[in-house]
Amino acid sequence: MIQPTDVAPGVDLYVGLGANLGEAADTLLHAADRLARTPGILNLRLSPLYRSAPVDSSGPDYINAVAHARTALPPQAVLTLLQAIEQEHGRQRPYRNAPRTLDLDLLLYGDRRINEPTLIVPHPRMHERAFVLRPLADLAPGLILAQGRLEDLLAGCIDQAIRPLR
Ligand code: PH2
Ligand code: MG
Ligand code: MG
Repeated sequence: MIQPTDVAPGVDLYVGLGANLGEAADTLLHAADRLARTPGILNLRLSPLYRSAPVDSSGPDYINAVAHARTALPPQAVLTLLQAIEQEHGRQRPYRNAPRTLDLDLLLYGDRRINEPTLIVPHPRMHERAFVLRPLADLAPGLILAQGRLEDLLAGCIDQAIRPLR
């Protein structure tokens, strides 16, 4: 059957990528590629990479990006997948917001609101973090979150240092 558009089936998935230990930029590119090659993850697009100062965290600057895909996987399966990829990159969790080799956060899963012990969606702090909003704006300009329009929220994060990697 001919489809009216070329939009892949499933829901819009947004994932935040961050790292500030090791070869952070390479790690983000590998993680995005790994995600894109996973069955059930379709049409993955990766934002440009950004360098950002740690927010409520310590250590070197972070490299951050956001990925968009369409997915047929349920949210808990996405979470399990993201945690598996973090583990493949040697993620350790010595304390909250510790420097890390790779952090993959499920930011948005369509319009779904999820409040489970292991998964809260939309990500509860994404609306106040330039390192999420800036790359998200590259992929989804004009997106409206519960707290407001993406670009307006980003304007409220003017004090957070972030710049394109190159
Ligand atoms: N992640 C955090 C805490 N602080 N700061 C920056 N710049 N980038 C991050 O990815 C980040 C952070 C918790 O996940
Ligand atoms: Mg995080
Ligand atoms: Mg995380």
